[in-house]
Amino acid sequence: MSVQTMPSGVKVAPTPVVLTANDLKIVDRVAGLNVLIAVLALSVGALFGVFQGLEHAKVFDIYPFLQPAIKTYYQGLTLHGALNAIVWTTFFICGFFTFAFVRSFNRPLRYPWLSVVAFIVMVVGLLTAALPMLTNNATVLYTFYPPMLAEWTFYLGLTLLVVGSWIVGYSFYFTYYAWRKENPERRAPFVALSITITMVLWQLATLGVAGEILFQLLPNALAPVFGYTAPGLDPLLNRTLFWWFGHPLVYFWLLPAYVSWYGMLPAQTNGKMFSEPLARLVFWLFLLFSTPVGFHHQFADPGIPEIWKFIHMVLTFGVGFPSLITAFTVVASLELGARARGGKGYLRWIGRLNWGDPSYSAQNLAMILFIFGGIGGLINASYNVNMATHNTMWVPGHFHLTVGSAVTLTFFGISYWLVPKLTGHKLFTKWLAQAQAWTWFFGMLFFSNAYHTLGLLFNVPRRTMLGQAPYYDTAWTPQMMESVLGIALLSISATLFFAIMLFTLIIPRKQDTPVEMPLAQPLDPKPAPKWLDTWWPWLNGAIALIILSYGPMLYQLIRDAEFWSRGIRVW
Ligand code: HAS
Ligand code: CU
Repeated sequence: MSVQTMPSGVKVAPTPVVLTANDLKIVDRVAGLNVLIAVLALSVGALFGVFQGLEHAKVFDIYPFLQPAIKTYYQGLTLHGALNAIVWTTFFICGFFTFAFVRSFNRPLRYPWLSVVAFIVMVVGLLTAALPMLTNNATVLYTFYPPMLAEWTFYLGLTLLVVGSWIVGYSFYFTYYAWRKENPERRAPFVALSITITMVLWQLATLGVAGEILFQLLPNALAPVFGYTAPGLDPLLNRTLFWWFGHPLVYFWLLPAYVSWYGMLPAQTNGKMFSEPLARLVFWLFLLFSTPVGFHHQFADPGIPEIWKFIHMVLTFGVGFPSLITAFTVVASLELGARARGGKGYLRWIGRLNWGDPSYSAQNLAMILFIFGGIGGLINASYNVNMATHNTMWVPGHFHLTVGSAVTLTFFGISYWLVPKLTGHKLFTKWLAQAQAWTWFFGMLFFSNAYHTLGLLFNVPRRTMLGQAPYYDTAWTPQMMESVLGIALLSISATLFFAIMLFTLIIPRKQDTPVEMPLAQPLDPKPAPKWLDTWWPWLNGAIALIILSYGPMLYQLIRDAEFWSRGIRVW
């Protein structure tokens, strides 16, 4: 608490800002509603995943039976991508963050109504974008590449969803600022700081897609509504703006998992944060390097000079670095815990981790899958090797290990303490939750192994209704069957998750001991150095790197833009 000097010269401490039960009530309500929407979105999104996988393997094509509700495979694929990758993640993150941010600062939100407004704007955005997707008027997949053009409400809805998530961030920034003024000398607590960094990263990232939607997609989509001539689209410019956003988007998904792995998970296995300063450094490095790497999604795009692809490749290896630090420091934090629990030996300690707790085991299993997902990412990022993997089934193999496992399985693990905490009910039930985590782990292992192999060995294309492809090859059958095994396990797992969530919500079983948010303590209680608690070098560095890595290319793309393309409906 800072000391204030009164006009009389007498120094008095200001009244401490206390976090009351009433403050927490609003926070928990907002967090709970966000998580509820996230889980509902995932339940529909995951179902479409099953449909797609079975179609690919020629096991069962459900699409004729879904008529007229769902018109095409591609409509299903759009729903799968948008509901899982955008809605499940964004809502879960906003809920989890709101909950954890306030607890970490132990201070009420500066303007709680901002968080309420944010949630409302996000829900309105979701509904506005969902309608055209459900009516087959926005079958543009989750990347909505022009010149495909959806109905305007799709873009409006997306805009509102993103603006809502910005407001979540603003609510945090005001609170952060207020806390800083009250505590000028203290280091911001790790969880609150890392959450704020993630939201700032998101703010910078979304500027790209905001430019694409506001200046290109919406004006073109609105033309028929208002009867003016559509200004036309430049696909390459738009893809570039999209991937400015698209890569940091994956860190917006991943970093909440890192918040938990660093700041919470060690406490769930009697461990400590091996190095709190290093954990901060990792988040600052993500702020710095997440955005200036987008061309690694455009290695195959003509019109972007090789030198820029090369620069983004080098920077991509830069952004792999904080994850490598994470691999070592998080494992060290967990090892401390395992040894405190009596673990011995070089590797035998692993058995002493808190595997009996589903919230813990889900997250540890997520980490293990991320080793493979991360390696695949670095392979994708290697410019020349990308030519072998790009647009093949390898890519869905990669992202089911990252967003589908590292992130989603971690969020399942978090839900196993967060939902009991929010409802006050005991988790339904521990062993089912264990089964859920393990079936997801093995399901994703088989599924992604199969898809990686299909892509690499046979160049099987992604985003294609393979069951109908004239080039379908029986040589794919072993991997397709492996993927079906994965899908079967994933279906069981997803069903278990929704059942556990539902029954935890509706059955008021009393908790043995009240659930609290796990909070890992640093091994070394010495405060982190000031430069790891200071925004300006990192934030300015991030902005400078974005300008340097995108400025010249965007200038050229805008200067030479030819808006020759009309928006088209290919579905
Ligand atoms: Fe990626 C494509 C490169 C990470 C998601 N990625 C995608 C797409 C998605 C996605 C959705 O360079 C498809 C986009 C589309 O629709 O077209 N990705 C990378 C790189 C990383 C990476 C370099 N990706 C992610 C994460 C994602 C994600 C995270 C979601 C959350 N990705 C690419 C590239 C493409 C791409 C190209 C374009 C492909 C193409 O051609 O289209 C890196 O961030 C990865 C670094 C990670 C590591 C792993 C560290 C491991 C840790 C775990 C430690 C745990 C241990 C276990 C040791 C180096 C931290 C302990 C166990 C005990 C028992 C204690
Ligand atoms: Cu990327």
